[in-house]
Amino acid sequence: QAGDAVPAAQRGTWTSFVKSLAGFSGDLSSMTAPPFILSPTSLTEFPAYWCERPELFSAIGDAKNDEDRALAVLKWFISTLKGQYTSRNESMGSEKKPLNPVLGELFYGYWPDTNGRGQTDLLVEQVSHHPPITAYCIENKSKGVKLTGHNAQKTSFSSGSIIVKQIGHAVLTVTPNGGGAPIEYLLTLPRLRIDGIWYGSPYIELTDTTFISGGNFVSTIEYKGKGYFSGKSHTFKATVSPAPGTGGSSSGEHVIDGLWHTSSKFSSGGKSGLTFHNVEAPKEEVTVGSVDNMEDFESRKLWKLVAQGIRQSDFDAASREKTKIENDQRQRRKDEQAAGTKWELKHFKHVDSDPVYERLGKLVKVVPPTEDAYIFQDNWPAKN
Ligand code: CLR
Repeated sequence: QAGDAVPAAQRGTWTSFVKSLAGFSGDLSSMTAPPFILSPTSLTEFPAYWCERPELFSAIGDAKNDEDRALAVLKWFISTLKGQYTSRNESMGSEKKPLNPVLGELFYGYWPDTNGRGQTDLLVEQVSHHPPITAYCIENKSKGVKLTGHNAQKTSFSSGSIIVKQIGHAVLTVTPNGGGAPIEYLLTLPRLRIDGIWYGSPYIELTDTTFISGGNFVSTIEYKGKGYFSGKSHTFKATVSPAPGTGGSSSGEHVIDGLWHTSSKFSSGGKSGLTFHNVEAPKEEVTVGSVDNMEDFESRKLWKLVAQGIRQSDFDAASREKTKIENDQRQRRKDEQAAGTKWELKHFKHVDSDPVYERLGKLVKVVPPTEDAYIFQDNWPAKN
């Protein structure tokens, strides 16, 4: 029996949806799910989670040495996890199925300059539809801090949970204020386990290990959930140490323990006992221009009527509008094929291998040893 979270009228469709997940592997985004689990937000909006604490992002640019910078990068990274992985539960009651972006979908936004932190700009483009791949750039020019990356997911189903392997990586580039060569950090992405499926109230737990490698330091972050060593949900343990071969001393080593959705402490190293991160204060959502001034392919304009249908529980309207978008996409692909042309990306260029991933990934033995990437063409739209 499906749980109370599922509206009575949708229990049957939920049960068959969950059953169809068993043995499923691949791209979940294209599966039709019952209306109650649909989110009105497209996946192209998700990269904004990287910067909902803009002062932690800009603080990376103010760090005075390699060790401080490595800790600032880790603190910003850990502080994004609450928004990335628990915010839909807070805003919508459970994890939901986001809108599956169309090829070329765009999302622009910014966090304003206050208290001298400088403005941070966000640009997102859906660079592939089959499979869905989202590329983004987030930049605070005045502080010399820039994040670029791309994201895809491979999903499978195992003992009642959806397992999501994130494909892709992010690169953070810091250009210190006083000049000097840019410092690059490679960030790998956690594996997700989505539980609570049967009951119709999905939520995310993070598992396995991710790395931040660069700036003469290496951080290893281990994620554990309920029932593992601390017994609590959303537990992590991070080790920060000088990168192998840099001659850094063990005095630069830190271990941090805590819960990524609340707070953590240094548990060993020179700062033992001090607070490391705390995300209890409210976050700051990205500022987005008015839909009336948007181009047709900007996410909130493109999905406006679908999102409205979902929000107002008018699912017939939502599905009608979604079909229109899908038909338009099919027609575009047909026209391109007939004309022998291909859809041109607006802000990114695809490369088969990313030298930054290879160089920094080697230090932490990333698997696979090489990955493709989408290189930002540095063409911010004029209105930003
Ligand atoms: C996208 C990249 C972000 C972090 C992030 C958070 C939630 C993830 C999402 C990513 C990818 C899509 C996702 C979602 C949670 C649920 C959803 C895996 C990784 C799947 C496609 C929908 C599952 C449907 C059930 C809830 C029924 O930085």
